[in-house]
Amino acid sequence: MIDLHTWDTSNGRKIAILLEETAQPHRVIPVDLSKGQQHDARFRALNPYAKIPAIVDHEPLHDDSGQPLTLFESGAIMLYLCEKTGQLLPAQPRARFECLPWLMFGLASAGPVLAELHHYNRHAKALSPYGVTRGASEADKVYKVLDERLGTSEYLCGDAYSVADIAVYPWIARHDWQEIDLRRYPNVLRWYETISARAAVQRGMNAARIA
Ligand SMILES: N[C@@H](CCC(=O)N[C@@H](CS)C(=O)NCC(=O)O)C(=O)O
Repeated sequence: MIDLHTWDTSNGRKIAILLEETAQPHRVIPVDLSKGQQHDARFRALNPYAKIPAIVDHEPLHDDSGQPLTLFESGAIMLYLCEKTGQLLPAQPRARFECLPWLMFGLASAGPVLAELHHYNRHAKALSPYGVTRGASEADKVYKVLDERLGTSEYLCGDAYSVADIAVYPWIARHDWQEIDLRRYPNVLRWYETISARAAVQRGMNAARIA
């Protein structure tokens, strides 16, 4: 059993989707960010950075210590779940390293760029015109890269749906917060609609809401 400490945000949804896709037994433990629960000592014992998501795996991979394994940082959690389940990340080294740049693009580029734009658009529009303009132009670069890739490839890592798609999808699902019209990026729109139709994705997207 895996405990997922999370809230209804893009970083949290990535892990909820991956748990659903890999059919890992788990329970969702809400950390209400609007009440500041990420700063509670109980949660900070799981993640010293005080941000969701974090997991506690009570039956960890390759571990005979008998101790639960705690993980924070969504990227580390995603790699762990792929390794534990043997799913959604190619095992063959060349295919794996062709896929990892797209996973890292989702974790280190698309996510942070779009998260910043959420903040500027929703909380600082009047205060920071520079932030809004810069955020929108960086977001456009992210969408253009995705659109180009998805124009030649069905999914981010090629023919197969993978963890890289899961790392990016929840950010694209908030295109309205980014004031992005997906019709400007038709390949992203096609990919977005395909992934939105997956039952595991729908469950993961709503996991913290129904917890
Ligand atoms: N690099 C971290 C980022 C996590 C993150 O930014 N989480 C946000 C929600 S999406 C959060 O907990 N924010 C609360 C806060 O900053 O106080 C990861 O990938 O896990």
